[in-house]
Amino acid sequence: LAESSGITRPKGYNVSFHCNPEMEKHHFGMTHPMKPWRLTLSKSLIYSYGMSFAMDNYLTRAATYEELASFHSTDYLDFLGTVLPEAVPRDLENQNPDLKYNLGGSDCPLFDGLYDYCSMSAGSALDAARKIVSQQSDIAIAWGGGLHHAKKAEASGFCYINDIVIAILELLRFYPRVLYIDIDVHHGDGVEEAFFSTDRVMTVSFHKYDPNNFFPGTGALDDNGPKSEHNPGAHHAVNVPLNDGITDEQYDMLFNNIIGKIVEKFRPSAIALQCGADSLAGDRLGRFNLQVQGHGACVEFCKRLNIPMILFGGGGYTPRNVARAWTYETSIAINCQDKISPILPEHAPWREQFRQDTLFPTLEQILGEPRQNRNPQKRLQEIIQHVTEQLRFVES
Ligand code: V1P
Ligand code: CA
Ligand code: ZN
Repeated sequence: LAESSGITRPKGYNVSFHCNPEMEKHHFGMTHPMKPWRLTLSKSLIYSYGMSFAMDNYLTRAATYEELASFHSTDYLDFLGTVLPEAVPRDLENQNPDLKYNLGGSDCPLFDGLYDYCSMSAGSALDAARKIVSQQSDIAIAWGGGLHHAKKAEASGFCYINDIVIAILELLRFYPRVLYIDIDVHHGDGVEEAFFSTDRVMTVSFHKYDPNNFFPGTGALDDNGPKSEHNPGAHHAVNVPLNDGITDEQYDMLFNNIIGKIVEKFRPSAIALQCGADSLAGDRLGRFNLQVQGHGACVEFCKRLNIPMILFGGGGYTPRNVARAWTYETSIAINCQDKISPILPEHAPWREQFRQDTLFPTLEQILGEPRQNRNPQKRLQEIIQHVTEQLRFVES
């Protein structure tokens, strides 16, 4: 299969793939946008292309309580580990349940096997981090991770355990500086906050920003971390607030410019890239006009930097597009993006789910009418200007 598709192991570097198929069997509830099954769809497309032959594939174990406690408070973990799905008291209209740690509402429901689901996601991310630390992998992929909103003692926005923070803490045992980049359509608030007081992690999030109408409402251009004189982490949070309808061309221009400047100044020794696929056009929650090519171009740009890197998943609420993006991005990691067929493999499971048989549907195929672009070029230049000035405060 691999030979017939032209897929071979990349020369001179190793890519590893970390997943736990048990994670995919969990359900947030019928109407909830987060569908762990999208991981099954993504993986089946990746395997159908024969890409597993070009990577080291690991079935990961769940993270232990102690591993989760490297970031989360034990009070929170104890509650998460014992709370039962029927525990949230609700009134007759099913409104305003009394939420402890923000658990049990519509965003972060309590479901069967919740603790296992969370520890499996963190287990994959941590396994990926350990392969980077041991230098067995140059790129480690954990599509089941990327849950960037979770806080030390609070669930938020479909995220209960912050696997990214846990993985970065592992990277920091070995690497002096880690660059966190977040291309999910939402602000990576949990990761940003976790590293607010250190200059060893720089966080950068690109996101739709509308403080009143788009979750989580944080991540303004000038929110760059607490600016106290005594805080080494001041200026180490970069935010790129965007509006509806941004295109591949604009996004790549911004991404390359901003990440290029940050890498020059901050000189990261490792990169953690959250590849939330809700920034794609046609996402159920997202608002951008990005295509698989533009989303993947961010991964390609980072790969060319030749810095050890973890690729995390994240959001993504139209499973067929999530699977396309993470398949294309896996192909970039193993350097076979120019070899794979843009036509989905004939034998791919659930092929009918994809609607079109291409890995790269056009905006017209995805949306009919593309979403109006509300990102004037002048605003993008202002963003670049702000980040350039911010970087003057970062010591190199
Ligand atoms: O908008 C909100 C909250 C609920 N309101 C009181 C404000 N929540 C969003 C959460 C989005 C989380 C994104 C997670 C990620 O960044 C990382 C995995 O992608 C929300 C939305 C929305 N349209 O933004 N929750 C829901 N929709 C929702 C819809 C149906 C059922 C449950 C939740
Ligand atoms: Ca983001
Ligand atoms: Zn998101």
